[in-house]
Amino acid sequence: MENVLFEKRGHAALITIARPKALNALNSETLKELNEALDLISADSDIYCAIITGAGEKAFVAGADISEMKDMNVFEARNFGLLGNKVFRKIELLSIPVIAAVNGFALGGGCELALSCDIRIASENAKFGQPEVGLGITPGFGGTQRLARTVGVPKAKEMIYAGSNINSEEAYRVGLVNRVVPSDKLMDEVFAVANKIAANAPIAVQLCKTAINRGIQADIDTGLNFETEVFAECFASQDQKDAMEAFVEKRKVERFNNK
Ligand code: DAK
Repeated sequence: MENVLFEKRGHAALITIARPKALNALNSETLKELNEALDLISADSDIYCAIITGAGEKAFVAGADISEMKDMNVFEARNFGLLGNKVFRKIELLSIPVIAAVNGFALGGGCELALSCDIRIASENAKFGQPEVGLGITPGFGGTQRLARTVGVPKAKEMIYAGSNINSEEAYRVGLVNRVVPSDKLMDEVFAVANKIAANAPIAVQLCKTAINRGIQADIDTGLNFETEVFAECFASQDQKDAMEAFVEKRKVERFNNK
């Protein structure tokens, strides 16, 4: 892969979008490589948490690649939108939690990439925005849908209609990011969260992700029924037996085995 780096550290996978010449902007090639990296994660049952970040200190992802989009016709634009939406939906539906480590500009497709992750941790210099209307287009990788679901309809409408950026402090205030940390501490903090997640029972964590994601789109009774199902499913796992046995014996379970 040319524009996407993939590495494993313990039970965490790190995906880095690395196109420094364009502030990590997403062209079709990069989206395809990101898709490949996600497939590597899906195929590896030893990965319990993933992190997505951008290379360098200036940008997470400065958007979809404007140079590539510039001359697209309607047909090509639709295909580009379909590709981005397919990849970002794959992130959302990945069985394991995904953390966005937002280390600078997260604009347009960059903000949308962060929104498709479960948790967003931002550095102090991060900037978020959906500037598409200033380029004569609408957000095309989920921004009109996920931003409103995350920060609420009025704030999302203001950000999208005005195309103005918000800094990390405001992003925290409106609930777009989980926390803001000093830039030089970002990856340490993100790995600390990833390792904390990875230290819990993987099957239970993954079922929590599915239950939250499904429930949030459904009415409360459907959501609660689904929760009951996943709760029951945990009792088919060895990890549940080991952890509860350890608790009643007043010891800590040594480690979970994802079984
Ligand atoms: N695409 C391509 N190249 C980009 C880029 C981008 N999004 N962002 C930055 N670059 C390139 C710059 O052109 C420059 O390249 P060179 O001139 O050095 O060759 C290099 O990165 C460094 O950028 P700057 O020189 O501009 O750096 P500054 O510090 O001065 O400014 C900036 C940083 C982030 C404020 C500025 O680069 C900027 O405004 N970038 C564009 C941000 C933006 O508008 N992003 C949203 C893109 S639109 C859809 C599908 C997808 C989408 C919509 C619809 N459908 C199919 C329906 C998504 C749209 C978007 O994401």
